[in-house]
Formats: sequence, structure tokens, C-alpha cells
Amino acid sequence: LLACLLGAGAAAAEDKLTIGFSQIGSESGWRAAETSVSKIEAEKRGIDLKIADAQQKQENQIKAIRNFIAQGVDAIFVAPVVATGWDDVLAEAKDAEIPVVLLDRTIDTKDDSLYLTAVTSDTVHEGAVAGEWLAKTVGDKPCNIVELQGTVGSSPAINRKKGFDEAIASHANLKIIRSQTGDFTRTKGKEVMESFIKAENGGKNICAVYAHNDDMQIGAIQAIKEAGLKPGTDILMVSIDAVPDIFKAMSEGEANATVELTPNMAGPAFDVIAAYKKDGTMPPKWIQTESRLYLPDTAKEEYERRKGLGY
Ligand code: GYE
Repeated sequence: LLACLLGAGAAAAEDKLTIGFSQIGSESGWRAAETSVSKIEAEKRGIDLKIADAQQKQENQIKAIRNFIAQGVDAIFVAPVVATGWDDVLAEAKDAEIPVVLLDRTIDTKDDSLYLTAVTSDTVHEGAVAGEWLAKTVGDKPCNIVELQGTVGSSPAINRKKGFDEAIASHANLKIIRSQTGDFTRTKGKEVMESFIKAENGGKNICAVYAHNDDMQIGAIQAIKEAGLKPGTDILMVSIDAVPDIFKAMSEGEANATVELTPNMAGPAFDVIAAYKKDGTMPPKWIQTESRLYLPDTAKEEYERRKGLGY
């Protein structure tokens, strides 16, 4: 019996997966939620998850990946802060036969064998959903849009711009008059919005704000209120992520629409790694998460429900 118990214990310890996650940082509420959900999903599955916070710096992410390789982890997850510059370090992981999963952002590479799969939303589509909502809401009226872009060189910033631009291209009455990065943070979103307001007749020339994430939008809402205008009424507000605070803003009439991005990217990634380790099951190259539009009509209940989730 003892031998049996010891044997079972050894087998269980051997089966336990260790996964290193190179996380970007905590620039947004969505990012903080993704980190929390990753821990919850790892615990559910008995996975030892090691998270390295890169404080928004690619060089820190590269160092973290090298550390994970040196430790001989079973798999590496990375949320790539920018799209370029990953080939060398991912080739090192490949040489060490450690599978890599991209979470929530994609990379530019000619060699897609450098990663096993990517768990992300369709960020071009998200931009298009935002643009189509705005075009429909505005109708035939002229509308000057200001855009708060995400981190320069990141896949969601590039793609959310592209999708939105394509969606409004056939509507000559919709025009982006200013566009600048707010780096996905509330503080920078507010600062950039303040400068837009100053440059555009105290905000009176602005018809709508399109923000690449809710956190920048929440900063913009603050800036608009401080300028004496009403966000959601004087200026239409559309953004992406669906964090609890934007539902609160929508329920108070200060935001008009958001596109949901699930913070649970790690759950599907863990399942892929478990199957791959078990019998070599190859996942599809892209595991796409949903992008649903949310409007003020359900904002109050969505806020109550989401704030109770604990992430
Ligand atoms: O929308 C934003 C975060 O990479 C898709 O990163 C993600 C984005 C998300 O900081 O809030």
C-alpha cells in the first residue's frame, strides 16, 4: 500500500504542469482581470503557473521567456506587448522543445511554427463592430471623430484602427479628425482627450470618441466632464473590452457602447497544452474568442453581475 501511495504521489507530481506566463503589466482593468482569471483557471486544473510582470517592456518579456526556458517549464504563455521582435527568443524556446502560446495579442513573424497557437479575439472585427455601431447611430449627420489608440506597435492597436477605418470608409459624413495613442491607460487617455478638447473648440467640434480600450475611454469621460460637456450625450462614446467600470458609465448615461473581450484567454490555452502534452494533439493555429457589442440597455445588470465575479 505504501509503495502504491508513493507511486501515486510521484505520478501526480510528475503530471503536474508548470507553465510560465510572460504578462505585459497592469496597464488596464482588462489586463488585471486577465491575470486574475489566469490564476483561477490554473488553480482549477492543478497547474503551477508562474507569472512574470514585464511592466510594459518587451526586453523584460524576453528576459522572462529566457528564464522560463532555463527553468525547463512545460509551456510558455506570452502576451506580446508589441507585434515585432520575437523571432530569436521564440526560436530558443522551440530549440528547447517548449511549446509557446500567444495570449490576447499576436506577433509578426514569417515562421508560425514558433508558436503552437494563439488565443485571441479578432481585433480587426472588434474595430469594425465599433465603427458600424457608430455609423448606424449617427445616420446621415456629419460627425467628427477623435480616436484614442492603444500601445504603438501592438497588434490590437494596429487592428482596431484598421477595422474601424474600414467600417466607416463608405460613410463620407464620418471623419477621424484626431488620432493619438493613450497607451491603453486611463491616465494617458485623459491627458490626450484634454489636448483634443483644447484643440477642438473646447470639445464642441467633437461628435464621437472611439477608444481602443475602455480604460482610455474612462479617462476621456473624465476629461469631457471637466470641460463642462456631457459624455454620452454631447459626445458619443464607443470603446472595447467591456470592463465593469464602462458598464457603470453606460448605466449612468456617460458611455454608449462597448465591445466585449473575454479576460479568460488562459483557460483554453491550458486545455490545449494539457492535450498536447498528453498525446501530441495539435490545436488549431488560432483559437478565437467572441466579440459581442453591449449597449446601455443591459448595462446595469451587466455591471452588477461582472463586479461580483471577483476579477
Ligand atoms: O484590450 C487592453 C489591454 O491585448 C487585447 O490589452 C488586449 C488589450 C486590451 O491593455 O485593455
